[in-house]
Amino acid sequence: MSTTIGGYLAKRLAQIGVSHHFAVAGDYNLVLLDQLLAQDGLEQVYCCNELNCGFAAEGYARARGAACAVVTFSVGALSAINALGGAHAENLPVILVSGAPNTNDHGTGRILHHTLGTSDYGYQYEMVRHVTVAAERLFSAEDAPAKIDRVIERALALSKPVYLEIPCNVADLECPEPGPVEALLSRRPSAGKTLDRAIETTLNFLNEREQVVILIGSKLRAAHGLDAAVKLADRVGCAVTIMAAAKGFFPEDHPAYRGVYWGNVSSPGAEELIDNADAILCLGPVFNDYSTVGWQAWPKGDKMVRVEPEEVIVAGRSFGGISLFDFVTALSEQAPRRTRSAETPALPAPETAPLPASAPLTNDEMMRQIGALVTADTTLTAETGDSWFNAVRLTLPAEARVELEMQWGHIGWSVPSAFGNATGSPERQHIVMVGDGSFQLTAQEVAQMIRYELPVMIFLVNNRGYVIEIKIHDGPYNYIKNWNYAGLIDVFNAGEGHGLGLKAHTSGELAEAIAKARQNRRGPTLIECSLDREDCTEDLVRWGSKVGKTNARPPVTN
Ligand code: TPU
Repeated sequence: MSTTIGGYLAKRLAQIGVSHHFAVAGDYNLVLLDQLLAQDGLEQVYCCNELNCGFAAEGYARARGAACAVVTFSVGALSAINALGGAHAENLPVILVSGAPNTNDHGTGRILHHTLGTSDYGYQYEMVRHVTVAAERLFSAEDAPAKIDRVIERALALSKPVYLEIPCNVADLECPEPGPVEALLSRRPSAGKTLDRAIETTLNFLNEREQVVILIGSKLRAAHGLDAAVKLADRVGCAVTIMAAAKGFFPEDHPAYRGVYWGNVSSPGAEELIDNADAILCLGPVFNDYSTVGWQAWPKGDKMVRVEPEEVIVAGRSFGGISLFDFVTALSEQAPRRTRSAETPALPAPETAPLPASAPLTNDEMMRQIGALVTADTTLTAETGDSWFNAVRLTLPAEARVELEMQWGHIGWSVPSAFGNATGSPERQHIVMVGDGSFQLTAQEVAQMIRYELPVMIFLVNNRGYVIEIKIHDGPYNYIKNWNYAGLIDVFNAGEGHGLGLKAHTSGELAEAIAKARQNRRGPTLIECSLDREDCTEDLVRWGSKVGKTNARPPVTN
């Protein structure tokens, strides 16, 4: 029994549940694409460019737990590296596969197309190593299976991107069939003794403390810890707050839920809860300048138990090499059982009264109408910009998902990522919230939503500029060329698609557009929402001014 190197990769992808891969063709990867096409049950999905292809894979990984993007050498892969950086920052296992020059040309001094015009073809591999946790170049059939398996295992174990480089004359070389996949999927168990000691230390720590709060961070999902966190909250009977980037990572209808901890833009009461706690169980946090609102909302010190994907720090000691999943699971079975106090107030549900149909559209009214659409089977992808603040203040039904990219923060990410996410989970309702500035980076990927008939609803805020940047630091560079965004959809349809482009200037127009979008099941609907530039969330204004001040700190000289 044998297959080819491309066939081996295809079968491994199928085995790990990746039934689609995203691709842009180029002569260095065409034979590989043929090999992948030959595998039953694996679909090839095309993107407009390699940046979008990487982001589409990243979105698919959010829906399906892993993903693959196939690009050509240099001109393709170097664009995809940006999206791989995003997958690294956001903890998503994306396998980037790049075609590469024919092995006979390596080391000959010959100059090849799509290269820097020098005869060393190792630079792409050197570059990509910085944004991946494993990278391999395949030169022969002998070691290809082991190399493919190694990168896949690393991607899944660490929830991070990896890289495979496959020369154009290697993809169809014969190699053995893949064996069972279990070994690539099994998580390494944490060393028993270290885990026991970490748990014992944490139990002692908790036993001495009354005001316990769980703070959920964005690395919790990648560490497969969401369910264990709910069990832990139930066992300890404590309140739970989330960081903004972890929106939706704890059920908001749970009695323990107390909203978002985000410094001066926290949910009512959440900041006080963290400030007054004598123990904070912090699960998978990312404390960066944005999440701490300029290094201010940054809980530290004796009261913190910081649980990282592979380390727990408690009572001044670090327990390395134990997984977040193992630790939270064990703690949820052994932590002191306490009853949740009855008087803890439930989070007030923010309510806005509807505007009359003829009233000019406002941000609050737009969010009231979008919020009403969000159900348990909704995935809401919210772009960098005021969409962050709008998404974070929504009250979510349990099981609803919010996708954010707060660590990498690449504007334009949302459209291709939602395309990938919708490809991976077509059974869900997909909504995108994106600003006009962000949309201009990756707009063409809406054409692929039309091609693959994905009924994604895109709410595009036309406020004629980079409002988030205006609130951080204003200048002429924050004002952009206006487009006819809704009009683009017909351009992309080109007479053969079912995309719909609509404009909403008033509350009533938005309601009508949403009604049409709900009927449009064979393609995306883009609703261009016209908002006054000054009409943004108060949270953005308050957060932006702090971030602006933090950026403006002069260098310390002493
Ligand atoms: O809600 P709003 O108006 O802020 O959203 P919009 O219009 O999408 O503006 C986003 C503005 C923005 C920029 C220009 N946010 N961050 N940036 C900086 C930036 C530049 N280039 C990339 C690739 N990513 C960025 N985050």
